[in-house]
Amino acid sequence: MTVMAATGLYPTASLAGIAAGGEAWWQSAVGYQIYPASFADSNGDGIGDIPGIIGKLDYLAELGIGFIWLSPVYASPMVDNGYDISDYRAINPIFGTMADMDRLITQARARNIGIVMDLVVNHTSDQHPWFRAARADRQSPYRDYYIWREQPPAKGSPADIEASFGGSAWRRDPQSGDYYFHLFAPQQPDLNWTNPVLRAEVHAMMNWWLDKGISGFRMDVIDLIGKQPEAGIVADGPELHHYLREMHEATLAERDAVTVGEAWSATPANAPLYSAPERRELSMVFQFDHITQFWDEKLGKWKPKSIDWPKLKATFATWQAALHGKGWNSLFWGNHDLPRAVSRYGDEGEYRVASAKALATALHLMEGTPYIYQGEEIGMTNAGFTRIDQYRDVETLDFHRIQLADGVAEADFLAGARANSRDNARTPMQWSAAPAAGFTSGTPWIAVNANFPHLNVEQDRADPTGVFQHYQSLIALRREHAVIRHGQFRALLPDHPALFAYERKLGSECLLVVVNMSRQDAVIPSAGLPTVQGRDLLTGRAVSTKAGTTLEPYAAFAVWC
Ligand code: TEU
Ligand code: CA
Repeated sequence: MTVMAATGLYPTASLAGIAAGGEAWWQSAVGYQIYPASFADSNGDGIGDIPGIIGKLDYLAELGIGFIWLSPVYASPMVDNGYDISDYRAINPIFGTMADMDRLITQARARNIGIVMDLVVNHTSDQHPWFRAARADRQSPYRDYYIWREQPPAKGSPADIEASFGGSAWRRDPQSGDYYFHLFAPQQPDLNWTNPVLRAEVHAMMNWWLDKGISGFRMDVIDLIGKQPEAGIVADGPELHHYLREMHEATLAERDAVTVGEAWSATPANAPLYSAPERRELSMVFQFDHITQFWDEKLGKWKPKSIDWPKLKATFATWQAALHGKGWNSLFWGNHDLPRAVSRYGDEGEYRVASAKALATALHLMEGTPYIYQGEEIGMTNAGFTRIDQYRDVETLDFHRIQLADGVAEADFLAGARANSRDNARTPMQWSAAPAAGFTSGTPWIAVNANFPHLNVEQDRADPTGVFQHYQSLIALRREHAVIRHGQFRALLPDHPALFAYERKLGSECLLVVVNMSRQDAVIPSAGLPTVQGRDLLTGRAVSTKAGTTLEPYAAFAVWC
């Protein structure tokens, strides 16, 4: 691993430096997402917590990550597991105390790991004092922190918008009789970003956290803050980039923080607007084209399509080209809202380990900042739930109710949930074969995956060809080679149904990556790949791309070309 600059935690890189070809610390670092409730429980109440995370910092340091994206640990009634915040400057007691949080920041920093907080400012909890004041009194200055209308919108009118968790986005507030706007659960009222006082409050809160020593923010649904509900505009509103520039100026300008914008609406055309360094908005976008392209047109994630590799590869290629030299992308297969990578894109059975490694190789050697979602580094799989009472997720439970009322058969809904419910990623981290997978000494808040006795950290790490060591190698390789961080990407064999192949070039360096994404042998075709013989950078074994060479199921390698 590269030795960090003596002056600070990370090699510092000014924006001008980046533009001039210098590098920001988050371009060579790999992120690791922690979903706190499901990571490690220190006190036996069945819920993961901050002391639990602190206890696993050495594990994360060994993996080699540069920063933790910490899903919300703020005070919250937990309707949406913390994405409904009732106090931005307090820690939810189920996760620990502010002193624990400060210790986490310091102890992570001592291991060269930054803490990136989840910034959820599209909405608050309905229990936030701002919303309580807003609904209690029409004259309150907080009233205008939220979005109101006196009547529900007429059906089919522009403001007649559907919430992401189903139903109308307008909810009647019994206290004032008016309707407030919520793009997620009714307990998550949307903030009114047109109000400059509200924006200044958010900036002050961000500075408060940054002054504590955190390394940046992952910004929840940030593409929604420029919404204009009356005009029917939800994502990518006209003022969005103005708000982001203003936020940058007010909070980030003199700091070396990373900012990651979750943007489901981002396109290859508009992504540079968020992330081009000279625009002074965000460090990178976190977009979902490779995910949503395999959702049903009507039933969305609840009726997933099977993966079409040529299409998926084309999407990656488009994004690689769109941001090269113009902005910066995030690379990920999964997060706390998505199914497990091996279950969705690989093989949960015989080839679980091989496919976990193949997926990691294909992803981590592209341009962008890779993210590992907790458990991915040991190849954890989907939850395997078969009954609705096993689920905890508000989105899953809401849609279960809505779709059954719409006439969808329960078995069909459960099949969709089994493939794509957010709870697939939220079962407890599997540390060992001990009861409850070593996650807790008590009863976990959501069931542990039944496969924990043979799929856990202890077991994987005992295997020198396990998934964890493969991720370690990929992370180290990224730090070592500028061609991985900045090389020009070229897709190879774009129409091949199984081989995911590409080339990266920087100056005289050329890296070739070839991955077999199928359960069958694949044969290298007679044209389309440079012919090289060499050693796989990850395993050291001899590899060849001579036409006719057979690649085993989920074989993957990276070789100099
Ligand atoms: O997710 C945004 C979002 O749009 C998701 O809810 C998405 O629609 C859904 O997960 C697809 O299945 C962010 C957070 O990542 C998510 O956990 C929160 O529930 C949501 O915002 C609201 O804060
Ligand atoms: Ca706990």
